[in-house]
Amino acid sequence: MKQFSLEGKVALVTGGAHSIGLAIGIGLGKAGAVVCFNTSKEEHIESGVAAYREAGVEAYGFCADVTDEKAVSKMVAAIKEKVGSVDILVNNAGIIKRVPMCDMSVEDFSKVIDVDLIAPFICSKAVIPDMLEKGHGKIINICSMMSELGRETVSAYAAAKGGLKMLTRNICSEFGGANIQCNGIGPGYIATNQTAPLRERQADGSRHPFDQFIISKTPAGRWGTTDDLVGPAVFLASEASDFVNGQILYVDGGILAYIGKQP
Ligand code: GCO
Repeated sequence: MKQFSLEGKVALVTGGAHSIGLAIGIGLGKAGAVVCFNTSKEEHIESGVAAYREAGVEAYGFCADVTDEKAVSKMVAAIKEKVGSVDILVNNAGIIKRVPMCDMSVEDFSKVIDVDLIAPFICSKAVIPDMLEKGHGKIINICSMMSELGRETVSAYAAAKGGLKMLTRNICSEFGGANIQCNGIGPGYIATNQTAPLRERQADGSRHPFDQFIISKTPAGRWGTTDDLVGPAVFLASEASDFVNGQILYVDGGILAYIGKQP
């Protein structure tokens, strides 16, 4: 199944030193890509390289604030110098602030928009010129359930992830003719540090109410794991998806299709 091979391709995963980004980066490496990961913290490079190596992937770490266009351009140039220009960009870096909207400062709202929406714009803008020159490219935006649904306390995150869905469609529209495919992955509820507060055991040892709610809303009856995202990411990074563009692939255990179990 050569069409799923990433041999000869350079991948950049933003926020790729841990959690979902790390799992996807390892998967792209195991499919043959040369993996570069970005982290906003210099001290995460060493631990990131070690985590990839432990999984059998030799990855290259680059520190840059993905909301800073100059820093991103410098990182993309350094990658090109070291291993070649980026063929596959995974816009994974993201933050969430769970605050009731009227208690949220404009500064905090803007910070979430900067990291979760403007940074994917900046990073995509930085890699597209080389993709145009080479005549191919893959951009994968890590969207969210919140690209489709809202919920209390995540107004900034939902606004950003909804925007990221439309940025995905727009990159498809603007560059599909140049053989650049831009798609999204919409993780469902995945057991990561980011969702840990939603799964914390209660004082009496019972499951967190939100944990029970998600289990009742997910046909799979479980939270996803970061490994559940790897196959979809390899598919969207590979030639197997060359005629797939502007789509958001929800990896959610069926939650978006399901009204939920009667309590
Ligand atoms: C939340 C969660 C979700 C998930 C994920 C779902 O607070 O509802 O953090 O946003 O993280 O984005 O796709």
